[in-house]
Amino acid sequence: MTRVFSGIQPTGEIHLGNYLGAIVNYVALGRALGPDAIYCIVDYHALTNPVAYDRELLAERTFEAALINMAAGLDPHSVILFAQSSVPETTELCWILTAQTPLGDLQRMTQFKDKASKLESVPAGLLMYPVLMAADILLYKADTVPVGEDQAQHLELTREIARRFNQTYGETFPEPQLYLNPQAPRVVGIDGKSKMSKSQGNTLGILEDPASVWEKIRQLPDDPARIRRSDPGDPERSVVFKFLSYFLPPETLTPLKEEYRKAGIGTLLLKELLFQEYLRFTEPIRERAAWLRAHPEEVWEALEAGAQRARKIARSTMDEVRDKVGFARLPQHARR
Ligand code: AQP
Repeated sequence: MTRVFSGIQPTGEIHLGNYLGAIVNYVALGRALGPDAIYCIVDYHALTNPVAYDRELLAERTFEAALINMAAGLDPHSVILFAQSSVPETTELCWILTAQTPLGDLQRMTQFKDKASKLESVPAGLLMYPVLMAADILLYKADTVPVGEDQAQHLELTREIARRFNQTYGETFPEPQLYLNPQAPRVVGIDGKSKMSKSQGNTLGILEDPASVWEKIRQLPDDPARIRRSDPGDPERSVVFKFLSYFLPPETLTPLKEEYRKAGIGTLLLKELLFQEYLRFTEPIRERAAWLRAHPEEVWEALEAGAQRARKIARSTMDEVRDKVGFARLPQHARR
């Protein structure tokens, strides 16, 4: 592993799925790799989501996404943290990769099919989402991509896109590897069914107001077979236990599961425990977020410095790509 890249969409409140599936790894890999850990708030991607995109909120959400990553432990003086739209080379590479990508490959993407099926009018950008993601990753020649499992298919396509480019134009891009958090590759939403996702409205926000968190935890579905308090439950079918497993070690969790199987413990008690653990877990992030909110310049300056550092790498890759693709060589100043 020499360089990692990942992105997070500014489409709403950053949630437990984003945190466990991606941000935990951003922080760990950032500590190991410093400036070779590159993280991006993918605001170009946010435009492809006609439901969540809101012009009035985009800049604020970009700020919030950067803030929470910093509050979670990313050190922007060490890693590179920036907003995607501050590196326009991304869209240039995206176009070049688009020219080579078969339409059928994009149409068979599960996320595209799922999201498109819910829309009356499907923006072409939604179809292009994985090519833009490939451009993001390849622009920095990243070999490792920490993401949740929902992005595995897109990453596989990125690998194909890199392979095709290398075959056509000569070895240029590494084929990046997926890097999952094995403890939480796919965090389920509070509905207990679909993936926790900003656009599904089924999230537990990392910085969400505690009263609202409690309201959501209180209503979490129990094992559907457990109707009365006296019914034994199956912890494997309980969303409450699923969430508890993220916060409690097995030696604490196992006796609770045994009690649940014997109807020895009520669901409300488990939910109260989950609420306490959630607050304990998020408390240090909340504290650092409050400090950053009082010092917004720290976040804006981090994004600005990150953009400059990212752009330097991006320009160098694009010089190479432009040459390989065969564009006319113009004096440097005319190109930029
Ligand atoms: N539920 C999840 N479990 C594990 N990882 C997850 N990720 C997202 N949800 C989960 C990972 O978080 C990173 C950022 O993803 P995102 O910005 O696409 O998050 P989202 O909540 O899924 O956002 P949206 O706006 O609602 O997008 P869609 O509708 O595309 O899901 C990624 O690494 C992702 O894998």
